Amino acid sequence: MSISPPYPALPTLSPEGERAIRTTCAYCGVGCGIRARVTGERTVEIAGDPDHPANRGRLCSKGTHLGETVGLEGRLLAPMIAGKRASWDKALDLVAKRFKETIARHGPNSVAFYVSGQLLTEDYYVANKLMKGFIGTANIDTNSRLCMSSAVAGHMRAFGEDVVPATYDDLDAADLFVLVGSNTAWCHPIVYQRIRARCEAGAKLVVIDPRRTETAEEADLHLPLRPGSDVALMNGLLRHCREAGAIDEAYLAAHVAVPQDFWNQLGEGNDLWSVARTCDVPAADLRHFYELFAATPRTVTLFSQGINQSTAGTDQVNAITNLHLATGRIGKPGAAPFSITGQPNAMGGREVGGLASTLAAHMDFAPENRARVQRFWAAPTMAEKPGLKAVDMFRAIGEGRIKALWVMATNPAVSMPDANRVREALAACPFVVVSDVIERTDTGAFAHVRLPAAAWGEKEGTVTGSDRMISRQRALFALPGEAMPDWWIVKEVARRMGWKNAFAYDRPADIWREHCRLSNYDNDGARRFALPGAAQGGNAAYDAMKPFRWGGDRPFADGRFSTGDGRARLVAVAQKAMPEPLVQWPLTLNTGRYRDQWHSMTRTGLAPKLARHREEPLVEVHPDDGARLGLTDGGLARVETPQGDSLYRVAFHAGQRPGELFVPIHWTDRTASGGRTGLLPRPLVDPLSGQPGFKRTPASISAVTPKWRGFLLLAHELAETPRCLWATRVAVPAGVMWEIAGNGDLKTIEALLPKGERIEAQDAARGTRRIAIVAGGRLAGALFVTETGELPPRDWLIAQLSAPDIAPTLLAGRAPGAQIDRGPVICVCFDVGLKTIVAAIRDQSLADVAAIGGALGAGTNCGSCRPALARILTEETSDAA
Ligand SMILES: Nc1nc2c(c(=O)[nH]1)N[C@H]1C(S)=C(S)[C@@H](COP(=O)(O)OP(=O)(O)OC[C@H]3O[C@@H](n4cnc5c(=O)[nH]c(N)nc54)[C@H](O)[C@@H]3O)O[C@H]1N2
Ligand SMILES: Nc1nc2c(c(=O)[nH]1)N[C@H]1C(S)=C(S)[C@@H](COP(=O)(O)OP(=O)(O)OC[C@H]3O[C@@H](n4cnc5c(=O)[nH]c(N)nc54)[C@H](O)[C@@H]3O)O[C@H]1N2
Ligand code: SF4
Ligand SMILES: [Mo]
Repeated sequence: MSISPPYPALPTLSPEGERAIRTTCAYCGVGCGIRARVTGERTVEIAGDPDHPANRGRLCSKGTHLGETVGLEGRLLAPMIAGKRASWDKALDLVAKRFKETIARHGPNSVAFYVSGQLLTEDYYVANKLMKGFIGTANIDTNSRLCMSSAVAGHMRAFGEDVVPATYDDLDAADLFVLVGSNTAWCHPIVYQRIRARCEAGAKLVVIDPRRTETAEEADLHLPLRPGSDVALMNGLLRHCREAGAIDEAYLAAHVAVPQDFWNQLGEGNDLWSVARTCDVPAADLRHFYELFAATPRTVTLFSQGINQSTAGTDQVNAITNLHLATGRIGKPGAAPFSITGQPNAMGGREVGGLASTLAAHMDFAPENRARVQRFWAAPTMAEKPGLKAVDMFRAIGEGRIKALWVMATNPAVSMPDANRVREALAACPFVVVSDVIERTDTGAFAHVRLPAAAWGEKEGTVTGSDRMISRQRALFALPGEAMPDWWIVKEVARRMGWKNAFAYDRPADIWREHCRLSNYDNDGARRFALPGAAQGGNAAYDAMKPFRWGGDRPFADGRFSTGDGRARLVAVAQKAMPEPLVQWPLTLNTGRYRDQWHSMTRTGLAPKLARHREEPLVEVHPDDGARLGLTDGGLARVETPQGDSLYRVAFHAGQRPGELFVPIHWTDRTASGGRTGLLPRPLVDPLSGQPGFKRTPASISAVTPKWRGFLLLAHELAETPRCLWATRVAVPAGVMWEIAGNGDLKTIEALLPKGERIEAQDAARGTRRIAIVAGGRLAGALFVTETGELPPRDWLIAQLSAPDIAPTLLAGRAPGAQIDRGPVICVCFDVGLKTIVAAIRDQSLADVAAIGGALGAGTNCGSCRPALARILTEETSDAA
């Protein structure tokens, strides 16, 4: 066990009477430590925890702005049955009764839980125990199936156990970083900052991603490979390493089982030229990468969704582990393959066995494991075999084989592939329970019972970050309304189903201790996952728990792996043939994330500052494709696949490969009429892991030209998304803005304006209408639309929502006097826009990112915008030259 440097408990009460609490960020798997100063009933100041080993005081834009998302707006605060408020007793009794009845009538396999890497370990443990040990089926799967199940399957094949062999400390010791299918600068910003720091000391960075992301822009080398060609790229590299004498024969001989014929097979078709053709990258760049890799023993290869979310995801993971095993680059400082996890507790879910394909505490369904876990739990009806994986689970629901479903902390109506079919399945399911923190979610709309869960900042428990570091999440506030923690909700249902003693937990610490005991139970060291005895102490020890890493700093340092013979495995993997483009669906649709939004935006969507980076869902298109297909930069377009279609705002981007589109995953029915990315991907999965191939769907695109476009600014939230062709919600200070466009008449939109004094202007020639509503001496709403005219920049009008006086120029949409348009916001921490930055670069001859920071503050807090600043600098300096 490795404990961080001295880690003093913070005083719970500062001299000012404010409480300071150490906790962990709500968002990604980096698992950054936070020092929260609670300043009021629901207000908190957030700062990075300098003592937390994951981030050492730094936070990215999302973590920094957590304080803006802890309000109670939009929260579900009471149990609901059939849309009506109910008591906890009634709701819990009903859930227990319906699950029991369904099991009695149709057997345990007729019910399912669909849970989440956003549950805490304690929540997860209780849900898994109830399903697998007491209900008696393994039909519990998690959104982690969509996220990193290929990494799990790849680890099992290579190492015999799902152990991440790297830690963040390896980043500080590496000489070469290979980022494969990972937009680290946006999705794991603090890991990225550690990588950059090391690069500044001379390490090299290679990014392998079809798109030129901000991560790729800062790399020493970017290989914009053809999507889905990663196995070829890695196999070619392994062959090169062999030819260059970079294979560690001694390591292989001592610690790795190599299948017969492995090297012969690898020789076939994996020469540099063939690989360059398959991957569609310049052979010279490929050679450069291969030579750099072969020559640099201290290499960390980080990978995430570009690798995992593929129908060949597990093979792709093993193509990477093969390289590290064959070159002996594992179990040594600065040398490891590193699967970086997405959700805050993706790793904790793996540890409790929250996937349908695992049992508990790194044990599978082998008879001895089943018997052991059954003994430990004193379980009446153990699941006999793996359960249904997410995609199969929703298919079974659609086909009526599963008749009762409980969804916790995930939004499958948005995030599953082929989400239209998932919605049909949810609608057809006789009994659906949804536990969520938010009142209106796309999945909640299908629920018979909705249960109000405690949110981040209200819950107590543990999470595990990407490098096996376990940290406490701590409550900052009292539970609001009737919200209750997920562990409590599940155990209350379990008790009502008749298992009182097995679920007699009073607090998360009770569950934690049981989880620790199970990890050590009957474990002679065969399972590396064993939580240290020290962590099992009493409640006080749990409250004071410091971050610690299970499995030690370097789990495979001794060259012994968790397989029967102690040897790791090279796994022969071959590149799948590249499909020819289809006539009707000639493009390839890629999907992923934006820097400042988190998944279906139920939390980040509340923060105006986070909305500014990308206000609308864009479809990124190569400019040549755009021109060829008749699209307009900034116009609208419909993206279609065999599964469904949705509208997006077009953004031409030269960093997109021709023939490929990229769309974000964040928008939902609650926030937009378009941008519904979940409707588009195929439900095809990796045969081993069951993870969907979200990144590569045949698609087409066509321009959509609305008659009018505009925006609707309101001081209040709307109950429904405005009914018009295009409507996207943007959080703004003191209100909400909807970007809109349509063909129909404006009556339904106008009806959304509040009551009050109406100021209006019209320009029939351009089809322009501008309406402002003043109520109580303030701007309460505004509607600006035009057919052929211009629309003003939104900033000034937005500011009028909170202005004490009504400006005489409201309908001009700008302040009396000079117009201020600072352009899209680049730095959310200091609220600095693109135009401000460009002007400062020109006027003050700023030469680097640090100089911009000195002049404007931009990039000096969380650092998430530093890649963007670097790009603007390059563009400006090349323009000037
Ligand atoms: N800002 C933000 N951060 C997040 C999240 C969020 O919602 N917002 N979510 C968290 C979660 S749960 C996750 S799982 C992670 C995901 O983190 P990432 O994996 O970094 O994010 P993605 O944008 O899904 O995809 C990564 C990249 O894979 C590339 N890619 C697509 N196809 C291929 C391919 O065939 N080969 C290769 N080599 N690359 C390919 C895409 O172009 C994309 O740039 O982020 C976590 N962090
Ligand atoms: N096309 C495409 N689809 C994808 C992906 C992709 O790259 N492309 N990525 C996939 C990946 S990697 C992931 S991880 C998923 C994410 O997809 P989801 O898991 O569906 O996304 P979230 O919006 O995070 O959903 C979490 C829900 O839990 C609620 N919640 C938050 N905290 C709590 C809590 O403490 N308790 C309870 N009960 N509820 C809580 C939130 O309000 C929210 O409704 O999307 C997947 N889908
Ligand atoms: S990198 Fe950002 S989102 Fe991820 S844990 Fe750290 S602060 Fe939170
Ligand atoms: Mo994820």
